Amino acid sequence: MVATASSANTATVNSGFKSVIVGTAGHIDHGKSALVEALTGTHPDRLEEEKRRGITIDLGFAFLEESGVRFGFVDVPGHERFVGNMLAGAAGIDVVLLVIAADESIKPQTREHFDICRLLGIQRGLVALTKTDLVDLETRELVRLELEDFFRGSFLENAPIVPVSVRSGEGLTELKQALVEQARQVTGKDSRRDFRLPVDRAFAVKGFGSVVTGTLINGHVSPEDEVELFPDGLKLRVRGVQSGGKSVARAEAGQRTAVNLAGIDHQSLERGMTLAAPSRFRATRRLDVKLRLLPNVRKLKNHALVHFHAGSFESLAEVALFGRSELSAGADCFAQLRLRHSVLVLPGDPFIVRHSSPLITVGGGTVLDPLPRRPRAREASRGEFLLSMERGDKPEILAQLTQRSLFGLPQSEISARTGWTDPEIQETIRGIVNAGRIRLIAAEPPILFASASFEELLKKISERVERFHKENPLQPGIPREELRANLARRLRPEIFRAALEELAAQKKLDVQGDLVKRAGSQISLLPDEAKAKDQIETAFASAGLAVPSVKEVLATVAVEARRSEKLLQLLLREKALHRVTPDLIFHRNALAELRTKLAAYKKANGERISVPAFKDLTGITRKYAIPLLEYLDRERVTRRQGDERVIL
Ligand SMILES: Nc1nc2c(ncn2[C@@H]2O[C@H](COP(=O)(O)OP(=O)(O)OP(=O)(O)O)[C@@H](O)[C@H]2O)c(=O)[nH]1
Ligand SMILES: [Mg+2]
Repeated sequence: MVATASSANTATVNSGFKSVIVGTAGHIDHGKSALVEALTGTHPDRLEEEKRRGITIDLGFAFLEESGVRFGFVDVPGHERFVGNMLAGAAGIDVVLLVIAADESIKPQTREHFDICRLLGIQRGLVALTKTDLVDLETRELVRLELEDFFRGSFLENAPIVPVSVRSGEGLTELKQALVEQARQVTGKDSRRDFRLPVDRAFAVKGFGSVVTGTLINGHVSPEDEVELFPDGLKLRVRGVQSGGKSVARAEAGQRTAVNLAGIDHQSLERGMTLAAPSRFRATRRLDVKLRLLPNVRKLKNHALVHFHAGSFESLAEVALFGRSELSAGADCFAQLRLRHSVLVLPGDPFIVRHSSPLITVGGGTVLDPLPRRPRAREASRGEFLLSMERGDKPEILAQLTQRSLFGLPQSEISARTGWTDPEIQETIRGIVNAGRIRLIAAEPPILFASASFEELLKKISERVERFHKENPLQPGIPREELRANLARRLRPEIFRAALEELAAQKKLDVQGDLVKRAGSQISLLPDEAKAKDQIETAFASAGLAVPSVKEVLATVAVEARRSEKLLQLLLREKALHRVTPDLIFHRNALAELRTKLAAYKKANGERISVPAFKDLTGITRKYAIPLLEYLDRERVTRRQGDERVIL
């Protein structure tokens, strides 16, 4: 029944209960499954083969409500061949129930499972000293001493060691009590984080369709939610949610959870996949990690192949050690893991690595960067970045992430790189924007850009514009696109625009339409240039419509061809001259006069004018008349109709 118990932790409280995941661990046949059955009434072995052979092969589950705690039990196999399955269950447990048979004491998988718990960073647990009915008191005390020695210096150093027997029933009440004690101290998983459920089973239920189960490690999930299936990125709808064997309106972090999914066949679902909040994360095959080797294992060579386990996922992986050729037993270092298959992992996720022959656990660690760039030779900033990731210093992480994103970091990228929630992202951005370390560039989504890089960009742009003016004194400014092409090729247009706006606001540049120029810059002509420019203009102005060739005009002035050509461009840009065909240039006055004449003609003779009449009117030859008429058509002063023109 719903208890009145008040729990210290509200994050994992659901209708008065605190949800806690207990995972068994320990050597084969030491009594894990029997103990789960004695505690919960459910025998966790489900498979036919398990029942026949009397051993656990795959994960089993059971539930217990006790003193205000809702326990989800994950029972694992002890057999050395099935450590892979054990790992899929061990990820996500809050409290380990390490089972050691009093008649056998510590055996190989006792050690291996205990190592795994330590590598996964499991904080709490207790020890069940089982099968006490098989040993005398003296043996029991001897084993207890052995265990105390074994756990010294570990997270189980002060853990209760509870003698139990499922045969005599001894110790079961005490064990439950000890579990409740541990559960009360569990910090619990955070249901405010973005939803994440590593899938450990997938199957079909008649009438319902596909169902996946797992330990809900972050956030919460409800019917009708949209979720993303990793690594494929498929978006799916949640049809129903169960927790502890009952349909619920919402399952929360810390609960064993079954999710009924619409629109997918159960055969496309398998252990190792992850259901997560949509559009926040990205699957990866390359991750930067902190890797630690267990003591008493062979040293690990650079580029060694290992089995990588994270959550319920498993893949072969190549280990690239940072700056060293090998890692010795008991030591740790940064490394990059290159996986055979894609996975969704986030910074802070623990993982385990195993050797394949002999098949043993050799180490593990923590994911630091799930989406690293391809490593460059001697990239010093990466080590620094990983140190910040390890420390979990958010402002530092985001500042460095931005600095390392040479072309800007879209805000939408941050969750995939860090796993932070939106409020965490917003708060961190605010902090470092205020501290002046990054700029937030207006875009959709906004882009983070390092202030230092932005300053550098401003300087580069100013210098480039300055150089342009120097090299092109007769041009008013550099075309925008030419300026952009002169900067980094992959510079985002939004950042370029923001930089121009900033320089304009600082009154350093003027942006006029397509042209960027130094603020207040004027074209200053040398005396001989000014004179030549006048001469060119006069030459065209005085010619009326019977214009000379461009070449002829330019040949008459006293500056050399390169400059005279620029002066001509200047006159065209100022619209003193108009280019009608590549070879024909007219002065603006001559064209204005032509329009007046046409208007007068229309008034006197009607709207139609033939080519001969046009020649008469203007006094020019066919050579000029035809291009001019075509120009007038383009300008919509006239419209061609048969052989004639209509004056508009
Ligand atoms: N006498 C005695 N036998 C026990 C006790 N607990 C378990 N057993 C027996 O030990 C054998 C193994 O028990 P399990 O619970 O299957 O062991 P396990 O640790 O789950 O084994 P795996 O899952 O295969 O690793 C079974 O035959 C149990 O009946 C106990 O307290 N006393
Ligand atoms: Mg078992």
